This record gives sequence, structure tokens and C-alpha cells, in this order.
Amino acid sequence: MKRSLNKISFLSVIFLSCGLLLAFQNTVHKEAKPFNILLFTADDLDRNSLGCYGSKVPDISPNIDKFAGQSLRFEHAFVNAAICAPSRGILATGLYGHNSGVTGFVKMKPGSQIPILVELLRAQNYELGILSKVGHSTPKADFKWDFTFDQADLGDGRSPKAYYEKTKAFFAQASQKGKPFYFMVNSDDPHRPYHNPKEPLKNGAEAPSRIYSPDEITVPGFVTDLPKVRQELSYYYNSTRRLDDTFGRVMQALEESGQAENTLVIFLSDNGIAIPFAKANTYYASNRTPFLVRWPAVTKAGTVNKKDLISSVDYFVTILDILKIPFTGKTNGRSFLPLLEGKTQTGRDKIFTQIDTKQAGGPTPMRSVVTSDFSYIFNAWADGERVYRNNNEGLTMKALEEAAGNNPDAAERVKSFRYRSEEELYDLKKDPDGLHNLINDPAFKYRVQSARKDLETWMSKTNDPLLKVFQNRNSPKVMLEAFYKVYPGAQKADLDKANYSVGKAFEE
Ligand SMILES: [Ca+2]
Repeated sequence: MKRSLNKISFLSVIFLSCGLLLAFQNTVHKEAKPFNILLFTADDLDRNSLGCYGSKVPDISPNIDKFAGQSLRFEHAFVNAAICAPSRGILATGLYGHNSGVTGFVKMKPGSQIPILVELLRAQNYELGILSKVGHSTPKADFKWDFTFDQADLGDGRSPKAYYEKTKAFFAQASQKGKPFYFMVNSDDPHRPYHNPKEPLKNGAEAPSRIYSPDEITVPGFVTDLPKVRQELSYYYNSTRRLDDTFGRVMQALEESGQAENTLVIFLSDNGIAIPFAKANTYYASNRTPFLVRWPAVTKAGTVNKKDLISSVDYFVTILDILKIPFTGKTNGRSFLPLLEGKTQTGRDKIFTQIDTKQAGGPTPMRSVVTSDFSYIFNAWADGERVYRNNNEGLTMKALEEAAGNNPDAAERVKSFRYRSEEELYDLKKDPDGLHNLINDPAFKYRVQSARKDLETWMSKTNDPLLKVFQNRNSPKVMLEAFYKVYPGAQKADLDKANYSVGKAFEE
């Protein structure tokens, strides 16, 4: 009896020890093993186009929706600048454009001491890979990634198969070197040109796995629902479906690599859809982005954060925080790691957005503060004469202008888009499409005052060069002088009006 008890005790000790040892090893394993980051960006995707964000377009995003079911989904996520290069500049630096220098399609100053995220990750032995949008995503001109394939190598950034193959190749390269990876996968979908099924595929692009007819799609409420708008948007949805095809193939490659459990995946769009009132502006649809995070064993599958406002300026410092990489440099962002861990944060009730320069037309700088209820916009350029135009207006704007003669809704949209008001206020709960500017409504007087104060505080805190323009918005002469000081080119444009005419706005 005593002997068998001893035997049991002896075996218990062995089992217990093994268990403790395994537990210890697991802890050490989990702590010590570095893990990977995969950032997947869509290009010019309207946040509401995805099934997981409420789109009614049938079967538009099966792969992204499946991923959302495995992820934490943010309801109130934003990019701070709704144009490719400045938006991606913010992801790379954790700084607003006026602090990093990436205010438009420009690089940081040569020799800039401001670090970009991938430089900090390289110092931590990360293997760094990127697919497409390389220039826009790399604000330091001389930075070289370890693995690079640009748009031309990826079927015009529109070949899911090419993305799959290159993704597999990058995982193999990182694995061969025994290094963790940071992989930025940028789809060129659904950026213009959209997939028109009647036109031949170009430059190695593949056809989307499903084609949409104009009667299957939905038209965003901020443009008039006209037949030609519907036609163009059906092409946009074809491209959106191909984005989903590409995302599915990249996720397939991740699964096949065996690294999925050890890889944090984030999905977002660099800016809103390239039609009027979205991309290259500061409207709700300009800056709102899908934001999905799958961090195995940390984020809870299929959960939704409906409370907190996060924005892309937070991305840089959040990634460093997740990877426990110390950072003492300057950032305009704030880590939302606690939110990923299911904890709470206070003070996530507003975000700020901006446009400094865009590709076409004269300068049309804008600033905006957005809460979960309201958005306030300051159009520093809108003097009643200057005209907003850009190179991404497409057939949608053309259709609106054609219809304006006998369609009051289209006429209002065109006028509003071209000229704006110096200030705009929208009730996002009642009017998410921004159709009713409440700036002069006495019922919202205090709301406007509070938003102005928030914006001024933010501009002051971030050394925004437009601060003086904003502060002198009621003194036209001083405001104009301050505006010319920030945008010397505007003075010339104002004289000959050439850059503030509609001109070639319709051309792609
Ligand atoms: Ca873009």
C-alpha cells in the first residue's frame, strides 16, 4: 500500500513537473517568439461598400466579411487625410502631414530625422515586404524594403493570383532568414479605372469573380442616383469584388504558410471612394474607413467596437506598443492597444482630418473635427469664387453636371461641391451623407462654437500653418494674406483663375 502510494506520488510529481515545465515553456515561448504584422490596404474603398459594414450589394465581399467574423471590427475608424500619399504618410510616420512634411504627393525632406515605422522595425530584425503603392507608402525616398513588387508586377495591382504568388514568396524569404515579418499588402482596387466588363483587361489584370449590373448596386446618398452614376458605380463594385478576391488569396497564402496563428492582420482603406464628396475631401465618406484587426489569442472573433473613435495617426504608435518596441520620438497618435485587448480608454471621442494639397486644381485646404454625432469642416479656400476640382470626379460628376439643368437635386450637389461654404456642420446621426449644412442654424450654435474651439486647440497643438487663416476667418483681408503665406501658388491661381476653373476635371 505504502509502496503504491509512493509510486502514485512519484508519478504525480513527474506529471506535475512536466505540466509545470510545459506551462513554463509555453509562457516563455509566447513571450519570446516574435510575431508578424500584415497590413492590408484597399485603395479608395468606400467604407459602406463592404458586407460587414452593412452594404446591401449582394455577395460583394465574402472574404473580407469572413475575416471580419474572425476579427475585432471598429465602427468609428478614420484616416486623417483622404488622399493616397498623405494618408499612407500618416501610417508610416504617426504624424499629421504638416508635422511630417507629407502634405500631398511629396516625400519627407532628404535626411529627415523623423523615423518611419519600417526603419524602427528593421532595427528589431524584421523582414520588410511591400506589394504595390510602394512610392506612396514609403515617404522616405531612399528607404529600401527587403522585398518589393510594385503595381506593374502585380497585374496592374489587380491580379489576385499575382498577389497570392508574391505573398507566398515573401513568407518563404522571411522564413528562410528566420525573421519575423512586417508585410504591407496594397491592393490597387477599387481605385480608378474601374472594371468595365466591356473593355479588355489590361496589363495583366484579372476579371473580378463576379460582375455587377447597375440594378444590383446601391448609390451612396451623397450623390444623386442617376442612370449614368449607377452605371459607373457598377464598375466600382466590380473592382471592389476584385479587391475581395485579392484579399482572399493573400489570406489563403497566410494560412498555407503556417504563420496565421502568429500574425496580426489589419485591414483598412487609405481613403474613401473616388467620386464627389468623398476622396480628397474631409467629408464623412472621405475619411471613414473599414478597420478590422485579427490578432489571434488577443482580439475576440466577431466583436465590434461601437464606442471609440480611432484614426490612422494612431497606427504607428499602436504597432510599436503591440511589439513592445520603445519609442521616445514625437507622435501625434495614441496607442489603441488597450482597445485590442478588450480594455477601455477614455478620450476617444473625436478625430481630426485635413486636406493640404491634391493632384489637380488650385489649393483647397480643409480641416475637420469629427465626433460620433457631428462633423465640422473649415474650408480655408472657399471664398465663393474659387472652384474645387480634382482628377477623380469621373463619369459620376459628369452625369451630375449634365443632369443639373433639369434636376434640382443634381444642381444643388454640383454647386455645393464646386463652391462649398467656408464652414460646414453635419449631424452625422440624422444626415450621414452631409446633405444639410447646419452651420447657420441657431439650434446648433453651441455645437458650432464647441467644434471651432476643438479645431483651434488641435491646430495650435500640432503647429498647423493654417491656424492663422482659421483664426482670421472673419477678417477677409488678414485671412487672405495668411492664406497666401501658406499657399503662395494660390495668389497666381486667384489672378488668372485657371487653376480654379473646372477645366479638365472630367478626364481620368
Ligand atoms: Ca487611395
